[in-house]
Formats: sequence, C-alpha cells, structure tokens
Amino acid sequence: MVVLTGMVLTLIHTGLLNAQVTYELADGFEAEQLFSYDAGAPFTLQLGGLAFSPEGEPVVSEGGEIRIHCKDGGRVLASFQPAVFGSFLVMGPGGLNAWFGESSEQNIYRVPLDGSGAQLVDRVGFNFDMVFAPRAARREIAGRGFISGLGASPGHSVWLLDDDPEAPNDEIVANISPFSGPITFDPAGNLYLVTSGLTDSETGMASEKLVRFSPAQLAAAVGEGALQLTDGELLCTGMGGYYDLAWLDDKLYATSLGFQSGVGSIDTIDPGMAFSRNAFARLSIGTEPGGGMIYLAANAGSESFEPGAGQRGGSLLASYGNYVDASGVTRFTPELHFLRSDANGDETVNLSDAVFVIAYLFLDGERPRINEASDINADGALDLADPVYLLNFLYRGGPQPPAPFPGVGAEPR
Ligand SMILES: [Ca+2]
Ligand SMILES: [Ca+2]
Ligand SMILES: [Ca+2]
Repeated sequence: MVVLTGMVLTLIHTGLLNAQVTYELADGFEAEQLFSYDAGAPFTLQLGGLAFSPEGEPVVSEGGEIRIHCKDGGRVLASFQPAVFGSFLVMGPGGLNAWFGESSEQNIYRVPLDGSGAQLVDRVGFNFDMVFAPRAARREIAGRGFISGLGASPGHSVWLLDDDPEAPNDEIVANISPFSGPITFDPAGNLYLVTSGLTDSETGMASEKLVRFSPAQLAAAVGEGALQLTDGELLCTGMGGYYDLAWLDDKLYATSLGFQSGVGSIDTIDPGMAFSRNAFARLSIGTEPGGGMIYLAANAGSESFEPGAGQRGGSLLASYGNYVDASGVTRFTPELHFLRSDANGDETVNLSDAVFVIAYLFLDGERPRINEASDINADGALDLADPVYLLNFLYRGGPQPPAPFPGVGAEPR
C-alpha cells in the first residue's frame, strides 16, 4: 500500500499561542502553515533567515539555531551561544552548504548541511542579504557570492564574498542610498537590488527602487571600480518595505513588511509585464489584514509555478510576523489539478486505467505521474480497492469516482 501524504514536517516549537494566520491568495495556489514560533522572543531568537535545501526541505535560523527540517523531523546544523541577530540564510551553489549572515558580530558563516558545524568565512558590516550568481553567468561572476550591507561610503554597498574575514571585500555597487536591501539573481546572471528606505522626506511617499545590473556590468566591476547605483537600470519605484526577493521561473517575488499598505504581502513583479507589481498573497493575522511578510525562499520545480502543477510546480517559503502574537513560516504551492481515475494520464477514463494501477501495484509497472489520480476511491491510499472501484463503476453500475471527476480540477476542500 502506498500512503498518499505529502512531506510531513515536525513542529519543533509547539503549543505557542499564535494568532490565526490566513492569506488572501492568488487563484489556484495553496498556503500551508509549517512552523510557528514565539513572536515575543528577543530579536536574537526571532527567525533570522529561511532557505530551501536542494531536496526542498526548509532550513531556518531561529532560536539561536540553524535547523534543517527533513522528512523525519528537525535536525540542528549549528547553534550560537549567545544567540546572534540573523540577517540571512541562503543556499550555496551545489547545495552542500547554507550561508548564514548575522548583524550582532557582522559575521558570515558557512553551514554544511551534513551537520559538521558553522565555519566563520567572511565579515561584512550590517550584512543584510546574500545571493550567489548562477553558474551559467559570465565567468567573472559565476557561482560567486554577493552581499548587501554597510558601505565604505556614506551609502550602502554590494560586496563580493571573499572567504576571508580579515581581508576587505571587493565593492561591486557603491553609494546605495539610504540602505541596501534584498538582492537576487535571475538565471541569466542579472542582479536585482531593492534600495531599502522608509519614505522620501520631501514627498512623504515610499521611495524604494528596484534596480537591475547586467552580467557584463557586474563582471566589469569585479576587481575594478565599483558601480554606482545610478549605473543600474531603474525598473520600478514606490514600494514600501520590501524585505526579501526571490526569482522563481520567470518572475520576481518580493515579501513586503507592509510599510506602504499596512498589510504584509508577497508581491509578484513580472518582467514580461513591464515589471508591474501584483499581490500574490496578502496576510491577515486574526481577523485583520496586517503584520509583515519577512523572509522569502524559492524552490523551482520540474514544472512551472502555475495553478495545476501541484508540488511539481515548486514552492515559495515565507515567514510572517508582527512581533506580538504571530511568527511563523508558510509554504505556498500551486494547486494540483487532475482527473481522478485517469491513472495513466491519457485524459480518458477506461479499462486501461484499472490495468495501469494493477500493474503498478503488483507487476512492477510504471509509476503514476499523479498519485492522486490513481486513488480512485479517494481514501488517501493506493491499493487494490482503487482499480476494483473503477471496474465496478465501468462495468457494474457502481458509483462514479469522487471529484475531481468527470473533468480535470482541484481536489475538493
Ligand atoms: Ca572579507
Ligand atoms: Ca486514462
Ligand atoms: Ca484509494
């Protein structure tokens, strides 16, 4: 018997009195609460970074620890005594190490996923975010780490990771004003940066900017003079409180603390639509929209992050909080669309589907692409009762398969 449950995650901290968290979510997506934490904990014990392992397991910095949440529970990768104020947690190229930045001691650590402990590798003042250039990017930047943080000038900067806590880092972008915020790469090696600022002192409007630097610009800045913020391409402005950025498929996603709107959200920023911004998820805590969306990580799937793909479409992991009574992590995935009883996936339902399930269960046959479609009686298990149910329906006037049937759709809630 094959039991059809998704990844089961163990809650490390349970029994906390957290307010109910809900989302107003884009059509065709699902939100799943994974973890909740002590919202009133000291800042050094709050969530301080979020990443995905190559297997899609959440990796978190929280409570003075860095943990990976494997299918069989949480495992501590590193702990800090005293706890430090986490800035970021990102996965390195190859997926063997997470990189953890903190702004208590301004250190950057490499944290192997094999649990061998944190190693101090670099130091950048008030480090805020870090991202590795894709391996397919230009040779000068491929696979190298970029860190936003305090600048050498009055503004802030983006620095190149150099794996040396003593040596000064190579400055890639200088004079980011007022603060350097989240950074991410697209697969072509363009760097996206949000200048983090509250409001413009003259207009009173949010003044954040999304700026892009090309791989050629970045390559030229390595070992040469730093780029200025104004060298970048200004893509959009007027956001307020973007905290983290991630690229997934062909779009940017950004978490918003909600400074501008009063409501924490995840926004999509679509390069195919002139970088227009739309809400992907809007947060409600208790009965009221509000709170902030904070850290964001993306895990690309084998299919597009679009309704219908289910877990094969990848997922977003985001944290939320209001520092009063809500703090936790949510995973967002596309809804799975399927036709129940179409086990072989040819979009028709007939005898060959019953044969397909029997072959899979007993004759080492091909694995169903969508397990849920083969769970013909919708009892959560895949066993002989499923083809029997279908044969009974097809030839003996038995009940039809439960929804989604006879058309493709989502599992009823
Ligand atoms: Ca250094
Ligand atoms: Ca079929
Ligand atoms: Ca079943």
